[in-house]
Amino acid sequence: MMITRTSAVAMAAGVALAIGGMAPQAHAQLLALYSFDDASFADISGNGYTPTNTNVTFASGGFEGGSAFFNGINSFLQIGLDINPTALPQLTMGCWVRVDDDFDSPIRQFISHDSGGFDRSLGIDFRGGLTGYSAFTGSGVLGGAPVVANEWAFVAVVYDQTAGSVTLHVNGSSFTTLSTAGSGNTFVRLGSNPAFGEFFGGQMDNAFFIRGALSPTEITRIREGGINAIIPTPTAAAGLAMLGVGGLMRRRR
Ligand SMILES: [Ca+2]
Ligand SMILES: [Ca+2]
Repeated sequence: MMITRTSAVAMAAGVALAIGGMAPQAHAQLLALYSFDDASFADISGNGYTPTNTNVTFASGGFEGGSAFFNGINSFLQIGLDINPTALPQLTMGCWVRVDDDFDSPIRQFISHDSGGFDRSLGIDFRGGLTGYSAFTGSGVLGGAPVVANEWAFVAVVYDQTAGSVTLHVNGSSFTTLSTAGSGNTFVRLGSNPAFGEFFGGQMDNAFFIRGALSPTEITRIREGGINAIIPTPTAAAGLAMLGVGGLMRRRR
């Protein structure tokens, strides 16, 4: 294939654009993803983290497509994914939630592997200074923004044990504290705290677990792009190979 100087420059620019446009950081990796678009509640990441379902039902309406409905009393999905800091020093996890307006307890969990001691958890709490979307820090609760019932909200937390930080994202806002997490269960639940119940009532969509500490820019991409911004784009690498720029990229290192 003949490459003129002009086209090579254009392609190099294209490569830079393609790299800049990729969702995950180089070290980031999708671990599990639940679109809840059918009643199987399957992990669509390809990694096979099929949940065990206890009383969670399928709702045909969701943030995108279908969603999972949690009854706020005794429902949860349990996943055999170890999110301990020893297994995943850097972890980003989140989902979209639509909280029922009848939540009577101010402590509810969307995602949690807590065994006591404020292990990695994302939910609703009052101990972070307000009754709102919150995250456990390893030693307490990081408060975020007030809950708005019956409206879809994007919530995510970035646990970075290496940096010693916890960052909570709620819609377009973020809240950070310096803290490291302790050890919890080697499984994780959606819709409940394994140690304390704290059952979530409402709908959940697009629950995700990503290895790595996503940057605010990457979080924004997911919040604005939805499920399509979470699913890896293997076609990008394949596309570059087809264009014959793989060698160009290697030579540029
Ligand atoms: Ca969905
Ligand atoms: Ca613990």
